[in-house]
Amino acid sequence: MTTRAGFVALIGEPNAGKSTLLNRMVGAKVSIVTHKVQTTRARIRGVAMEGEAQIVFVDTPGLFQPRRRLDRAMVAAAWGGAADADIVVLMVEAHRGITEGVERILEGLTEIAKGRTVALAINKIDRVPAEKLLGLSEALNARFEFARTFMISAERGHGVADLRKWLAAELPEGPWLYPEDQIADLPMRMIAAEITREKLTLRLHQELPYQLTVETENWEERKDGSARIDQVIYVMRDGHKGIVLGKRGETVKAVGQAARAELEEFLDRKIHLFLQVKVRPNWLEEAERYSEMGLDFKDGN
Ligand SMILES: Nc1nc2c(ncn2[C@@H]2O[C@H](COP(=O)(O)OP(=O)(O)OP(=O)(O)O)[C@@H](O)[C@H]2O)c(=O)[nH]1
Ligand SMILES: [Mg+2]
Repeated sequence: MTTRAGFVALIGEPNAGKSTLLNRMVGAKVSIVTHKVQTTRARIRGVAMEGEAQIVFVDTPGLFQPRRRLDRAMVAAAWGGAADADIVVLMVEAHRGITEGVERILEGLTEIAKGRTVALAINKIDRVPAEKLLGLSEALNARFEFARTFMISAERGHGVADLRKWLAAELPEGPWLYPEDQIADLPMRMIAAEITREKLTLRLHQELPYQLTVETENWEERKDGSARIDQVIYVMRDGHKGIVLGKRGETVKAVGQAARAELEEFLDRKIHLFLQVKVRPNWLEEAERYSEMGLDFKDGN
């Protein structure tokens, strides 16, 4: 039996649907998804099996024009993910087409594409009439030599099986990189922190989701099979702390309940989740925050 294995990096603008596609490929939610841009902050690996092939999908932060240190570290992580992969899949939103951001990514791709297979996935095809897709595909293929173009809906699943089959066949021959039943390569404490950050991002408005980070400080296994998880939400200002807490602590309570419910489903056991909000004006400049997120602090320079 010939096995195949390798890395497939999903890149694209923020909100393109990279994390949605990774989760669908893996068949479980390992990367958080929101309707807001810049949800994913680090590289997240999810493992999918297709016949005798093991496809390690690498979800990356969206590519955009970075301003802050954190933004720069995120964008560096995304390009790094592409540069390390056997195959790169560029995701473009069907209804937005070739934006300035997509143009810039295409320029960057030319650099890293040397000797690498690059495929195009036009995502969210459920949002546009079919006749618009051909024109977009042609325009994109005129700008870059994609090995293949797929029309998909990561959310609804259209075209995803075809993409997975094609990727499996393109991967190099070799032994599997992970045990067959492993679906993610991310410490559980980090997944737990991400789930809480997702719930915060869904509930908080404007800039606030971009000015906080969540860390799992303690994870205690209990005799009854449950676990106690303590997390800290770092914010930058007293005012932010007030907003995260909400009136009589209602906001953080709702976030905690939603996060706990999802954690219990994911881990299939009882979880006691304790959230604490701390003001840390400078967390965006602290190396330790970056390592907790799985980012390289130096990349943010
Ligand atoms: N209509 C539609 N919406 C989609 C599709 N795929 C993803 N979405 C939605 O697009 C939004 C962004 O999805 P994500 O998967 O978080 O996008 P991302 O590329 O990972 O975004 P960042 O992590 O911010 O870079 C979410 O609201 C998804 O539900 C799709 O095929 N069709
Ligand atoms: Mg994402």
